[in-house]
Amino acid sequence: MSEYFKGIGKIEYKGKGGDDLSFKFYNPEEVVNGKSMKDNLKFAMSYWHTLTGQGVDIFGGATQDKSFGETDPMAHAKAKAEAGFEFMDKLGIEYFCFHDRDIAPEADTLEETNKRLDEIVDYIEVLMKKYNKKLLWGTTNAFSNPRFMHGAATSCNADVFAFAAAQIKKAIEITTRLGGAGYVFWGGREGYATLLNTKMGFELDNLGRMLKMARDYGRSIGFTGDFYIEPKPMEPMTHQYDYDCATVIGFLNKHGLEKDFKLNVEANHATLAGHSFAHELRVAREAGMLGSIDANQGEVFNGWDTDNFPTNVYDMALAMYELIKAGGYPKGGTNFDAKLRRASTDAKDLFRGYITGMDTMALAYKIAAKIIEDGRLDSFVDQRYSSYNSGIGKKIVDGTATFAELEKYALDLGEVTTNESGAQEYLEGIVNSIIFG
Ligand code: XUL
Ligand code: CO
Repeated sequence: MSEYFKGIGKIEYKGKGGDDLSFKFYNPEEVVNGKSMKDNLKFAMSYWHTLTGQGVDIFGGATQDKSFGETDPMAHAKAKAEAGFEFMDKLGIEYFCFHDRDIAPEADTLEETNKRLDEIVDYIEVLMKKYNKKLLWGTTNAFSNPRFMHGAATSCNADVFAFAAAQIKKAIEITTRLGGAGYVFWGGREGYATLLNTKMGFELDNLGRMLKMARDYGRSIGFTGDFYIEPKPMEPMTHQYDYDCATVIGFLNKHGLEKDFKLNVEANHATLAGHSFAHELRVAREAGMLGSIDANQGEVFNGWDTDNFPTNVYDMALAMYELIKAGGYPKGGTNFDAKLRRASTDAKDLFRGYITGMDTMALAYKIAAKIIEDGRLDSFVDQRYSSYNSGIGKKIVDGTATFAELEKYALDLGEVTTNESGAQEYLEGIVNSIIFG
C-alpha cells in the first residue's frame, strides 16, 4: 500500500512551543471531567471534504489534487480509502463519517452502484480493522445527482422518492455492517424554491413517511445507533424544511420519531439560521436531543456555508459548555465538516487545518470545563430563578397555581418591587477572566 502523505509523520502533542505539525492544546490523553480529551471530543474525519473536496467553487475548478495517483474510478475509490485511513492514523483521529457516494462512485444502474459500494465496504472493513478506526455515522447523498433536483423525500416525483428510499436502504445497510454509531439525514434539497409550485404540507408528510420507513427498516436489520437530523435553514434550497433545531424537534415530535432521532448540530448551519452555535446546542440539549456535532465555522461576513475549520475559541467554548452540560455525546462525536480554503494548496495544509480545528476544540472544551468548575455562572443563574423555589413561584412550577389565585396574589402585591439586574456584563467579565486570567 502506498504512502499518500509522504514526509508527514504522526502528529503529536508538543504543547505551546510546538511546530505547525503538532498539537499545541489538544493532548489526547489529558484527563478533563474524568475522561481523556480523546474520549471527550471523539474527533471524526469527514470523508467528503477531506478526500473528495478539491477547492472547487462556482467561479472556478479544482485547485487541490485528490486523485491519489489513480484515474480508474474504483482504483481511485480504494486509493481514497487508503489515504483516508493513513490520514486518520497520522492525526490520531478514531472516527470517520461518509456519504454513500463519497466512498464509491455511482455507476449507470442502481444495481451496479450497489455492487461498487459492497466492494469498497469490504475494503473499508479491512482498513478499519488494520487501523482500529470506527464509523461515527453514515449518510446518503440524495442531493448531487440531477434526479434529486426537486428534492428526495420531498420531491414532487414519486419515482424519485422510491429511488431515494432505495439509496437510503442501502446506506443504512452498509452503515450497520460497518458498526456505525449513527445515521444522518441532512435534508440536502428537502425544501422549496417557490410556493407557487409547492404543496408544502404534502412534502413534509412525505418526509415523515420516509424517515419512519428508514427508522423501521434500520431497526429491523439490527441498527442500534442513533438516527440524526442535521438542521440547515437554506442552501442549496431557498427554504430548507429542517430550518433549525427547534423546527426539527417539532417535526420529530409530530411524527413520533423523537425516541430514535437526535440532532447533528453544525456550527455554520446555526449561524446561517441567525443563531449562535451555542443557542442551537442549548435547544437540542433542553430537548434531550443533542446527539452529535459537525464542527466548523462560517466566514463572519458571508451569508453562506463556508465550512471553515473552527478557530473562534470564544464561541466554541460557549458551545462546549452546552456539550458538557448535556453530559457529553450519547453516541455521537465531533465531525470536522470543514474544508480548506481554495488557495490552501500546500500538501501540509490538510493536516494544518485539522490540527488547528482540533486545538480549537480542545481549548474550547477545557475553558468550558473551567467555567463550570468555577461555578459563578451556575450560581448566578440559580439565584436568578430562585423566586420559583418557594411560595407562589413553587406553586406555578408544581402546576397547582390557578389564574384566580395568581390574580389575587398580584392584586395583593400591588406592584412588582424587586427585579434584579441580568448583569450580562458581569457574566461576560467572568468568562473573559476564566479564558485570559
Ligand atoms: C452540508 C452538510 C452535509 C452534511 C451531511 O451543508 O453539512 O455535508 O453534514 O450530508
Ligand atoms: Co454537516
